[in-house]
Amino acid sequence: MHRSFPGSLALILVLAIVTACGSPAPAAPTTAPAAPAATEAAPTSAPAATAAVAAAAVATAAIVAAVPTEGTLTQESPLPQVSPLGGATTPSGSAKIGDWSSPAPTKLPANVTLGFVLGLTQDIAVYGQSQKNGVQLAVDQINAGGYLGKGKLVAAIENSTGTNEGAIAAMTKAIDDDKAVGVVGPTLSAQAFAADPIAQEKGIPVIGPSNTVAGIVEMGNFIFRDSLPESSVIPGTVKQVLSLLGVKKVGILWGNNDDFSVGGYKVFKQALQDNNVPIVDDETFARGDVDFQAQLTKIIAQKPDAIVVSALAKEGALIITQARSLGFTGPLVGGNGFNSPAVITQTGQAGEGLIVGAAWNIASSEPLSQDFITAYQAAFKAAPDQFAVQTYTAVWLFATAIRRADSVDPKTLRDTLAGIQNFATPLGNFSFGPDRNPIHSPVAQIVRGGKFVVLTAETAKANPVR
Ligand code: 1QQ
Repeated sequence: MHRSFPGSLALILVLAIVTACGSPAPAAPTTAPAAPAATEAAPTSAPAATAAVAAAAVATAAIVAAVPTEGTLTQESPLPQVSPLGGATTPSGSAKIGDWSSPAPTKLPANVTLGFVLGLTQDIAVYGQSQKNGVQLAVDQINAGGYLGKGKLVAAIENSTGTNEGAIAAMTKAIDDDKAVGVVGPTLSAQAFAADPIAQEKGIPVIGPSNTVAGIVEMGNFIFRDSLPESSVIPGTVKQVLSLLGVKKVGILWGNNDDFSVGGYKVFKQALQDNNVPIVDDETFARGDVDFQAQLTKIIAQKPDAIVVSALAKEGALIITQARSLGFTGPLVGGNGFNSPAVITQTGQAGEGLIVGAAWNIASSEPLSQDFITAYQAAFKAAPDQFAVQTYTAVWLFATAIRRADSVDPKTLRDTLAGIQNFATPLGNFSFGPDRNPIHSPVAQIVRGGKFVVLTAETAKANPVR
């Protein structure tokens, strides 16, 4: 899971990432300071074979090191920057994402269909609707800018609902009926485990935009993800919680019948054990439960300093509210399921102080993140979340593979996707590792004033709940 890393390289990475994700940027994205142009990153070499190890280490180092030192460090990329940017004018007037320097494709069909398997209804709609917005924005920009030459990108968006059966049906429809040359989705890891084997079997490349459990890319060589696995995010978040909030013992509440909640629990447990933190009580629930008071009462009786919750948004929001009603005032720490602003609106004051590791925070100083936020807000009159940015990025990754390959042959696209390295995205400098997992930096967040802000010594201090 978390592998050790040579000291000097780790130091470089830490320095790079302190700046990348540590700045206490302002809440309103429109006022965020201008960041250096993405094209300025100086190329240095990093052998591909070390990429997977580097990914894990970068991820953990990033969060561990994320107590910012203001303005003293310059951002450097540990990996070469080989994708020149710029040139395109999109509907936002400013989006510069994309490998515009590669020749415009000439051999594509008039319509190029990508399939999307998204949970647009039921309990996971809080994620799926946001993902759908990300798709629409990316497709609009790609077509308006002529990124695929005369080819028009068509989004075949299929609703998986919240079930595995729904994901299987949606994946089958996207591939067999819509004739998708690639698929983005499904929303849940559980759904990916159910539906991705269909795509693998048929030789259609898939990018999971929100699958964070171990074992996703291991399903086959056509399966990619651009969502950081929890094993790259949680260990660093835990370290930061321990050091910034003085947490010495914790209780855990986790969902035992959803792959994400189970997977997140395992990673949390391992991270706590690695830091010699006693788990004073370990309780479970099932997806769909609404009353968690029995488990929470038992956990609170053991006087934990913090409660770790591995849950999807719907149950997670109820758990937060009920934990506070039962009088728990310590930190609540969750995984990717909490990365929806819906959790904040649903929990209100009870959600203040919630800590969540993420792949992206709205205060990111990445130039393309600022472009993305501006365009998203213009299009949807709302702030984007991590799920929107990851899905938007997945569409651009596919479109870039299509442009570079000048082909819609799924096997050629798979091979071209696998070669994407150092691609500037709103998530930061993005590469696929040799195992088709994403390589970029995570960030630990805390809810303050109804928003996810970067967790720092300062934001950790002001805990209105305590
Ligand atoms: C997974 C997740 C979920 C929280 C995505 C919505 O991370 O299922 O892997």
